[in-house]
Amino acid sequence: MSLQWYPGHMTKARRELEALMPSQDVVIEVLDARMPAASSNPVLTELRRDKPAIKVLTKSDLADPAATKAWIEHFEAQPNVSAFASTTERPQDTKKRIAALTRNSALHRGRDKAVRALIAGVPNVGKSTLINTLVDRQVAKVSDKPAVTKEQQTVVLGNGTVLTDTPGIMWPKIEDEQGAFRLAFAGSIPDTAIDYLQIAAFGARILLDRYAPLVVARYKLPATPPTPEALLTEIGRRRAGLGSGGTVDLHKAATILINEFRAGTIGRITLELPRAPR
Ligand SMILES: Nc1nc2c(ncn2[C@@H]2O[C@H](COP(=O)(O)OP(=O)(O)OP(=O)(O)O)[C@@H](O)[C@H]2O)c(=O)[nH]1
Ligand SMILES: [Mg+2]
Repeated sequence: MSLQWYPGHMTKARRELEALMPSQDVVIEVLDARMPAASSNPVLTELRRDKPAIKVLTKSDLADPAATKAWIEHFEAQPNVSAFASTTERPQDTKKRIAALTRNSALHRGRDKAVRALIAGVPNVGKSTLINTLVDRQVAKVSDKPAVTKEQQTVVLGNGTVLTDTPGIMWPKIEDEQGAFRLAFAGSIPDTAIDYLQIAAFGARILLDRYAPLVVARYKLPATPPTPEALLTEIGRRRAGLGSGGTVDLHKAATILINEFRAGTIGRITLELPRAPR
């Protein structure tokens, strides 16, 4: 399976990102801490080349802390990359880290030059939220739906840093099926782009394999269900009620699982780990 979800404004957004890139000292790449690889955009990697990058793993309050630590180590081992985990629960920490890291990235231009940084990433990872945190004001629109920002927006921070928020962009064809499902389960591509029940079953498989105790506790199950379908049926029985004809409403069960994962209600969950070094 390959997936296509490439709304019209993204073609323009990509072109504008490409035009902006040469004037920038550093790229702040926003990644979702629950899926740092799936939310890494190959288009951005290509446009950035060897410019310094700060990878910000957002929503770390929702992610598995041990996995986040492994991801930070993974990214920090890459040349010209620094990485840290952020959460809206601790905005001051985010501001301090960004201030220190952006300053370091532009030292070659002299101490008194204003740093120019752009914020980029796939949809819904928290780019606009980050810019609002950094300027301490609601300058950019934030939403739990993907593809909300459609235009670049530049702000100047108190220390002179010039920051540009950019629309979330995808790439024309997502070949990696697992990655596409992770993006859909976590909400970076719309639910309507992939079959809804399939997204829920995909997420349920990861939860059963790696976070079974959290699932058992959340849905008060007597034992770990053997399959994703069995988990959805159990959730349906307990929470969704019966649909027409007395069958379990699996669609409703899927909605419950997807929404509760996204909200962090099931627990702190990461959908993928860095590959072990060979
Ligand atoms: N729990 C949690 N939610 C967050 C965090 N940061 C952002 N969010 C939520 O993530 C969702 C997306 O945030 P946005 O800032 O609009 O994301 P974006 O990357 O600008 O999205 P596009 O403009 O659509 O590309 C919103 O519901 C935010 O409230 C965080 O640290 N923790
Ligand atoms: Mg945005």
